[in-house]
Amino acid sequence: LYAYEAIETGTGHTQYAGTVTLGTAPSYTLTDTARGGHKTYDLNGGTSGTGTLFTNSTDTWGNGLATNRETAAADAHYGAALTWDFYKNELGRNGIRGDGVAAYSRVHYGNAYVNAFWSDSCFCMTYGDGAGNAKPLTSIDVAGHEMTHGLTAATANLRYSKESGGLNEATSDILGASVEFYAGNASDVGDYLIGEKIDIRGNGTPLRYMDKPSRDGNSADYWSSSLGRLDVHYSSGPANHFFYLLSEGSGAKTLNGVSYNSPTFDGSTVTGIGRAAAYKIWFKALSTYMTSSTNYAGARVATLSAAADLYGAGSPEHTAVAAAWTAINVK
Ligand code: ASN
Ligand code: ZN
Ligand code: CA
Repeated sequence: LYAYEAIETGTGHTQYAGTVTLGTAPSYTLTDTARGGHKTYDLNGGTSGTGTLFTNSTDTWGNGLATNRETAAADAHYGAALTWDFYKNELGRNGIRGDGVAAYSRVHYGNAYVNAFWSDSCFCMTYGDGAGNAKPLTSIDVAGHEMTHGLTAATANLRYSKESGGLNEATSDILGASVEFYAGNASDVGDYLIGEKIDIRGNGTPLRYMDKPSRDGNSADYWSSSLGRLDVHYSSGPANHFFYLLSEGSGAKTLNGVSYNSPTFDGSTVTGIGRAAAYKIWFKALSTYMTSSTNYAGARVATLSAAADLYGAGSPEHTAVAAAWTAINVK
């Protein structure tokens, strides 16, 4: 009489996010029918192809420990679902391309691989298991970061070098952190740190800081004419800093137990407009006004146009966008 796809959910015992609900139809695979059919695969140390779809005789996945190979899969599947929901509910976007079709995830890539990545050629994201102190790279913010590389490729397509590359990286950090806040997960609470759950450096510090990016020892806090010579993961710093200032404002603040202190280039005071307005402005700029060659000066223009569209020219949001760019030396 009619065709339908069952929406079936199981229980994941993740490493970073506690016990979560996962899309697991048909009985039982890691296939999220409610979110474009997103699937999660086991590369089992391989570095190409899709590997094997996670399949189970029960609908319980992982045990919270990295020694169980379903655990990383549960984290990755959950991170993809959260990012899907964030795009849909907060940005009004039906999947990466806006067509309702999911990407897919691959875990257990290679041997002792300490990275994660998006690939446009497979339309998929991939996670290593980490090595030494570095844990599997399947935290919520990293999942949101990698999936957002797909979103950027499908919209502005910011070229991955020089200033546009820094903006590409910052877009992934901005929306990755926003997904982590959106999740409201009690085990992996929202913050303006990237990769704080992974211990990627082995000394307990996060990979990146958005309130003052130079806290990582490499990233720039402010725009300068030499910014484009930095690696894109460091030239992202001023745009991450812009997003923090726009959301939270300058100065000292403690949120969810994490302390921040965000400086400004010119000593000005910036008043934040909240994360939701800030990410809506960023996404509207990304999807409407930015192009593959947009640089920092162009990003200022793009976000001002987006803020005027969303909130009106001369609105507090529009004015705060200008103040936050000026505060990172983009005038
Ligand atoms: N994890 C890195 C990133 O998403 C991988 C890369 O350098 N492309 O930026
Ligand atoms: Zn990236
Ligand atoms: Ca984080």
